[in-house]
Amino acid sequence: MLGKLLDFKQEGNRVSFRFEKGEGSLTPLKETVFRVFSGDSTIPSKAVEKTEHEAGKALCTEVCREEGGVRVSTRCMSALVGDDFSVDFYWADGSPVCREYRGERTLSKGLGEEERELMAGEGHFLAEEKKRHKIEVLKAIEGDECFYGLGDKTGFLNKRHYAYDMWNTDNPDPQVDSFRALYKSIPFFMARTDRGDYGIFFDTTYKSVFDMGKESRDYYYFAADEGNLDYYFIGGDTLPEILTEYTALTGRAPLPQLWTLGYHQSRWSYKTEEEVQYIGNMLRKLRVPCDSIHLDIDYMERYKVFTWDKERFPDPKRLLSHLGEEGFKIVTIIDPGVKVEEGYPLYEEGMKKGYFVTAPSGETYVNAVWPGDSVFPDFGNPQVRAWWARQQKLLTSAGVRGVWNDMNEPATFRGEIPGDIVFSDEGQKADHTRMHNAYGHLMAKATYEGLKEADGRRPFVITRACYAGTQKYSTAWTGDNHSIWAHLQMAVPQLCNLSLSGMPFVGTDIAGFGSDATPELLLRWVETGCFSPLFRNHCCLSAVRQEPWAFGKDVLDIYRSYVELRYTLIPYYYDLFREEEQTGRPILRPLVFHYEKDPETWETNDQFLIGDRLLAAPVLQQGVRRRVVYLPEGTWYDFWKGEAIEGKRAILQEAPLDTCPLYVKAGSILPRWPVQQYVGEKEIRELILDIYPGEGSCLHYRDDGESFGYREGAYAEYRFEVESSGRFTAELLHAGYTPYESLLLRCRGKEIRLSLSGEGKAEAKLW
Ligand code: MIG
Repeated sequence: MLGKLLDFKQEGNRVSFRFEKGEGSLTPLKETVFRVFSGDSTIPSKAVEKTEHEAGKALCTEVCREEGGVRVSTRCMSALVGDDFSVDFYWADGSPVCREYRGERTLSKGLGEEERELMAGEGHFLAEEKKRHKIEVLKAIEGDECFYGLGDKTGFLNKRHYAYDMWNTDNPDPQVDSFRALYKSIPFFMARTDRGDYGIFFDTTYKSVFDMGKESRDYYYFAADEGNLDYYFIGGDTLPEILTEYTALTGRAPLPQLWTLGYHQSRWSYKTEEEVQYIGNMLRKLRVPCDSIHLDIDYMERYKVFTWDKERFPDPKRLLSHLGEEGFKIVTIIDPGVKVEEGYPLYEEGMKKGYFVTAPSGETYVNAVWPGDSVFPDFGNPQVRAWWARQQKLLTSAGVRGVWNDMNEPATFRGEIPGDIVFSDEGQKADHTRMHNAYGHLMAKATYEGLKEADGRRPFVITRACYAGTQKYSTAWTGDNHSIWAHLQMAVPQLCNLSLSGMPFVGTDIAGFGSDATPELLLRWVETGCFSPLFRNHCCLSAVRQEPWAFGKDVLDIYRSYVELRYTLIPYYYDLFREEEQTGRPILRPLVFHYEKDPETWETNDQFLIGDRLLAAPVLQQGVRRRVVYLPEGTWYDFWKGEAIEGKRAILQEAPLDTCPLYVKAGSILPRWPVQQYVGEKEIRELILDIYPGEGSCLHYRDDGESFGYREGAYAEYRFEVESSGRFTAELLHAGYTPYESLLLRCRGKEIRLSLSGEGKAEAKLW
């Protein structure tokens, strides 16, 4: 690519290199974080805005020439830069963690023209031709590497031996392992190896390819045909450490409003005021706790965004305020496509100001989405984002509490938007090729800013398309899955990999979007989905009903019990979000996240951790009533029966239809609340602490659940600890918000009620 390395120059932390055919730089941002760059530095990063890494500390301990290149050392690591801008990364003791692959790519010839034609004729899948890319980084596979992350890709947890494209794609076919792309492009992965762990973030919004050892057993590669060579290398001892650095770079999901952690009921569509009210009434009558009802595209007047259909929703404000009294918060969908229609103010204003993307000739570009002919806001232009942000007021003024951004890949009905359609990129002229993968991200950003401005509370945004860093603005769901068992199975690794890609607030459509749910699938899905941070039942226009009551009383009773379980765990989820905002550790974690020394955890696709204290092992197959569960090292307690089980082994667990096997780590303290029909229904003066014998401690966090006041100290924070002797201690560390009046400790059938002293302390003997 760049040819021979000629010379180098150090300026502060940045070391620049001159090659025969170009230039590049390597910059340590921290002792274990390096940026490798070559190209046009004026292209703004969409993912990296402001980072904790900007501190101007001198990081290079040594920069010197040696055989094979120039070595840039920090206290913890070194990078050896060689010809063609190869970079090898080493630990401080000189042992390698990730080295360039120096051989040639194996570009074996594919099928002949004639064979391809024959196969295509019958509609067979044709593997992509192996071709060279303008930017190509090949790294050696040197052992038992497992690869995790890469966003929302299909398949299993470990991405080794698979190849993917980063190109936001809306394909409504049932997603299978061979899909190369879905709605989100998060070009980040982590490698667990026996040489130590590392992460690589290839910061490009252009279409990129990640071949994780499919083409060859000896190397993996990431590549693109346009844009910059711009990647970050993060070394570390553990996956959590790497994720902390990756999220320091691309940002973290801000603490959400508490109610968003409740249950959400949705369907395409609750089409009229009466129907929405009916859904609300049913939920309350049948006592299925619920915080939110979502309105899909039919609330709008002929799919025109930022309008209400006057016949079906004559008085949204009244409806929403009535539903609000019953504890329901309304979330409305907004698509990016703006209907072409004279007299439609949004269209007219956008046209007048030149806010829509255009053809190279300058004419506004038109494609079709739900409203028919539509035009597309140019979200890469900050003025367009500010304009879009202001539109949210139409919704918030009616009482809408969250906005769901769909179709923002962007998806279009008359073929994909051509690559040369003109978009802006923060004041620069760019094209669709560059802005496609960032489109949903920038729309979510505009929505977030608008809600923040209009509502003042922590914005609740859901998006389908994402780029790296979207977590700062939005939650995400995994789009149009189907009501098939394979998709329930896929949900676990998919949500885990999104979590490992820096997107913690995620969920799937419970019971599946397309196709028809069955009673058993609905139950097993809620038994799994009640643990996902975003907890929403949603389905397609054409699918059978799948509300909790759709399959009769027995199903409803089990369904309700899992929604109730979730509500009792909301304080635990909230603590995990607090931890996530501070450390980047996600809510859902694959077992390997905490037990990576144990090879049994490397490829666990059907179990997951919630924080570090709970382990769920849901049933993911029809007709199955018992399953094998692998418990990592330590002692675990059966959540339902309380019995202690020694880990580091597999057990056979009974799991009748009403049971999701669930385990708690010894020494855990689980903060819980009583069941409520919605967050805030009850005034909670007492915190329940379920304590599982062993040694452990945790922080517990509480605030108003809504505002940004916590950033100015308006929160209460406790530290709880349990010792192996049975001594329990509580301490109020920060008293910026009303503390609980009492704590109710529950341990092995024993209950102890405690109040904190004037100094904010308490203790008890549990066993
Ligand atoms: O092409 O708004 O993924 O959740 O219900 C379908 C209708 C458009 C796709 C979303 C889905 C939503 C549906 N939308």
